[in-house]
Amino acid sequence: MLKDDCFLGLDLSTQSLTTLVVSPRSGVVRQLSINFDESYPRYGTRGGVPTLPDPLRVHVDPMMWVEALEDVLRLLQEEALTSRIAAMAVSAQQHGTVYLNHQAATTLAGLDSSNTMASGLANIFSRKTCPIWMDSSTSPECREITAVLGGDGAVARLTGSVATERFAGPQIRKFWKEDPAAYFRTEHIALISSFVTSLLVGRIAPVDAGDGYGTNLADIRSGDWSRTALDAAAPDLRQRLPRLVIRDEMIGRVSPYIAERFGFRPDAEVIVGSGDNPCSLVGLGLIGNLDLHGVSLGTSDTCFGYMAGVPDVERTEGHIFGTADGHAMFLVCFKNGSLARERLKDDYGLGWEDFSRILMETPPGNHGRLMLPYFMPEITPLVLDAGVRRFGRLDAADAAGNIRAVAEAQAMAMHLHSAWVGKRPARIFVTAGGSGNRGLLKVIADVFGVEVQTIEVNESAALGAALRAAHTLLDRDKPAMGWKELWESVESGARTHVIRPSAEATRVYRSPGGLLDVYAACEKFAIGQGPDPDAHIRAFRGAFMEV
Ligand code: XUL
Repeated sequence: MLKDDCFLGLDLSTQSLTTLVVSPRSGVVRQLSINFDESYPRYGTRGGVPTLPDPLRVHVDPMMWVEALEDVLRLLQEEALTSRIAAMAVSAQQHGTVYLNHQAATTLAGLDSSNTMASGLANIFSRKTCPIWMDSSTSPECREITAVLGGDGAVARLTGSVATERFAGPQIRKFWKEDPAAYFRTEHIALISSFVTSLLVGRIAPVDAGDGYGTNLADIRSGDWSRTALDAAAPDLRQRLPRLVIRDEMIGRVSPYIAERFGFRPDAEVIVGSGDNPCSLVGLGLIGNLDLHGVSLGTSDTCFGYMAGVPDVERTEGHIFGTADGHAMFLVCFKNGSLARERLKDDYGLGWEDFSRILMETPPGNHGRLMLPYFMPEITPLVLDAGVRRFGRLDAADAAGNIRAVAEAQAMAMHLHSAWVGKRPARIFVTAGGSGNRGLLKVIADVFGVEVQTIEVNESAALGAALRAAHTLLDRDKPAMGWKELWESVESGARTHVIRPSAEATRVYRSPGGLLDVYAACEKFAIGQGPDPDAHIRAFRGAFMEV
């Protein structure tokens, strides 16, 4: 490794492509982002996804991602950064599948560096669009897979999650059922992280367990694709899937095309790609740490944490994915994250400052007024029939009441649906767009009753990808650096913020009969599993709110 060497993390999220160049000597060297809506209006996206009539079906044209990759690499080249990259890794929104035809492998290997990537790759797809993580259209396929594999508990035990609408297994099954000819014309099915990595190495790239376990197709105990899960999804699937690797590895050098066209060194190494959440786990410094949990307030809200191994508990909630070091992490995901917050902010004509101020000024418990913010179909709990539900006479015209209600609902949903993990965190690290909002952090701190901390680099998925690249290369070249040392070399801790919970607020949420219990009753009612929560709300007001 040379003194000037840097590592590149690329994060293809729902709304943008972000690159982060880091050096263990000088920290973050450069951060660059391309927003899809602004840069590629011809794809007609809003928030990175096309506005389509069916709220359950969310597909994206992969050519938009190809164009973004090309543009971001050119920007890095213009700043003379590509030639300094010793190794790189991709992070991407999880679960989305990309369908490639028989020409894909040879086309990827033989791209002509005088042409754009987009023109060279126009004919490699066997399906024009890719279902992404926001797609909830595969409930029938989930039921079919569950029936074959022996029920929710059995599927979760085998694959790490119950059959889940946005995951590759049900999505591939749906594709096979709807268009078998196109399915059989598909030679390779990539996850988005392995697809973007394939573009860098010029051949079909493997997938890691961070992303690969989020498919309902792998056996999380053996670390390989599961024959029974594959058979339950679609015929002849194994031959169409990439190799699954269970801990970070170098998968090869950049392709001659990438080196020539964007000025990378021909010996620049590419590390297996992963999902944005497994990358955020690294970017937040949580690898190896069982006491800290992460919360990402991006397009999706997620909460996650490191686990020493695959837990042996019977459960049907949440997900288990692999980690960079070959261990496991838990994750709970909510679709109505930043888009729900943004929608309310815009509806009331407010700015983010107002949003934060309202949360700092309004009382925890919101006078017993609650919201289930299902602007879109929700993932956790599964709600396919979108629509905001308000309780306790929350008036839709009351800006402050609704802002408080959305923030409390999101934090309480995280608390409620991560209970199965067993261990509560001693501290929470928060990342992504929403982490700049002090009011939101305060609500999370109060609901969980622990300190909440932000880190300097809030693009933790891109940072995690860059650190994974650095960790793998340094491990080869020596001196190797441990995960903690590496993370600390980039995260000085200089600009972190710590938000403390207030004991009184935490009492309002966490006491028996407190708002968390009321919220759980509202959720149960909304999904048809419990009575009207009105009596709960009245009891809560009597016990916790001044009249
Ligand atoms: C996680 C999930 C989302 C996506 C988008 O399971 O679906 O967090 O990774 O970022």
